[in-house]
Amino acid sequence: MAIFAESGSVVLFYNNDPNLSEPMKSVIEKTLSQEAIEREERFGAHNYHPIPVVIERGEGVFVWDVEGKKYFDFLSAYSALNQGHNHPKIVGALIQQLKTLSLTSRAFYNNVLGEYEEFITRFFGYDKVLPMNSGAEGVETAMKLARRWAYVRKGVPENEAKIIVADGNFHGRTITIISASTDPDSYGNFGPFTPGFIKIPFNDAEALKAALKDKNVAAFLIEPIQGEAGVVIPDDGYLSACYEACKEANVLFIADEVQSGLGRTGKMLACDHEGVHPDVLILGKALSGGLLPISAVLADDDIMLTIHPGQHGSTYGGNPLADKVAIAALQVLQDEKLSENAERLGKILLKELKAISHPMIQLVRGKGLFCAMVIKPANGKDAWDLCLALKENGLLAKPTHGDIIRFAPPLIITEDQLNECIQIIRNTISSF
Ligand code: IF1
Repeated sequence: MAIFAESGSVVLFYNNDPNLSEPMKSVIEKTLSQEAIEREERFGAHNYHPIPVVIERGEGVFVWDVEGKKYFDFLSAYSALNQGHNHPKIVGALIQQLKTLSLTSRAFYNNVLGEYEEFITRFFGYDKVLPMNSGAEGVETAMKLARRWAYVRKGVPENEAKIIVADGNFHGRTITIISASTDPDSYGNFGPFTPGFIKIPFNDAEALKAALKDKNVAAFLIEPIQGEAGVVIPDDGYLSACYEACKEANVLFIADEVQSGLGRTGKMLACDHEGVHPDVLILGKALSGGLLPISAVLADDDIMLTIHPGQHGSTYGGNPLADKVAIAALQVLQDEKLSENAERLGKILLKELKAISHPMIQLVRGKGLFCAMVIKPANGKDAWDLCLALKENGLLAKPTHGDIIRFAPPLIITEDQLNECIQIIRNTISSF
């Protein structure tokens, strides 16, 4: 088989290769994108349905596909790319550390982990950090910490600890985390489920107070703004009311800021909008600026020291590469004032999206550069079709739950670039 690629297209000459199911002498004109998509279809699990674009390069707010077409990235890898693609300072930190030491495991000490632990605990104001890799691992770690604290510090009977979660939550894909989910797409046909979760409505502090009457509750786990649910923002005062109720009931307030944190909503943490300091803070995604999986769980000693040596861990958790990358990623957020930029430009984005009038737009909501547009299908066109049209016009976004388009560019976006993107969105919608 000969492959001949020219002007962004691949021309495949099939000879009578005996391995083929039947001799083929035909020329099939395929773009590089089609080739890549078909290859994934054939050899990869079908656990995603991506927007049909094949990205080859990323830089700042831009990505380029294999045919060389340029796009604005308006998803930021679900807020893992708050600092933009391949931020030079974060890449530099990775490359520098890569030259000396990538991994020791926690069987031994190394000269970088302590530096990172001190940096991040001072950065967010906690006694200690437990470093993990994926966001889900961070959430699982927080759940284990909450249960352990309940038994050791609160006196909840062994195996009776409960964790309250909100309807519409998304905290990851492990069996225990989906046991807390109310989304059939997340938990359907994956049972049996981990017990010990109490589900209450989001944005309802009275429902939390009622659930807190159960003396075996260890913690309340909440996304300060629900990402996957479609950027669902609670009423002002909800987080502080929940925090106070948890304090009153001697229950841990755990904030999952994996997606809402690290500048996305216009503050370093979404909890900062209400001055809430979570008992346990979970970070992920942009903690690495999109370079590798890094998550972290932060808490004070009375919680963190309930886990003793050998009772929790991870091969790559806190590896030297991750440590140096995370320091650089946090430093970039601070030095480049990305939370402030998100707050200022988020106001423009929300105002301009709300100003677009079209029968397909049901509602627009957002905080900082964390926006969502709820789309009502019309004339057989839905949010997916709108995202395909946006792609054609040079902007990448993807619907969640079928009808909600998330608009979340990297926080380094400039006002001019944002205005260009708003124009693309405006023109695309008006073409429907
Ligand atoms: C997928 C969703 C977003 C998260 C919060 C923990 C995690 C996530 C608030 C787990 C992860 C990712 C997972 C990814 C797509 C994306 C997602 F659509 F799944 F729900 F962002 F909204 N807490 N969210 O948002 O972190 O283990 O993935 O590192 O699974 O499709 P992770």
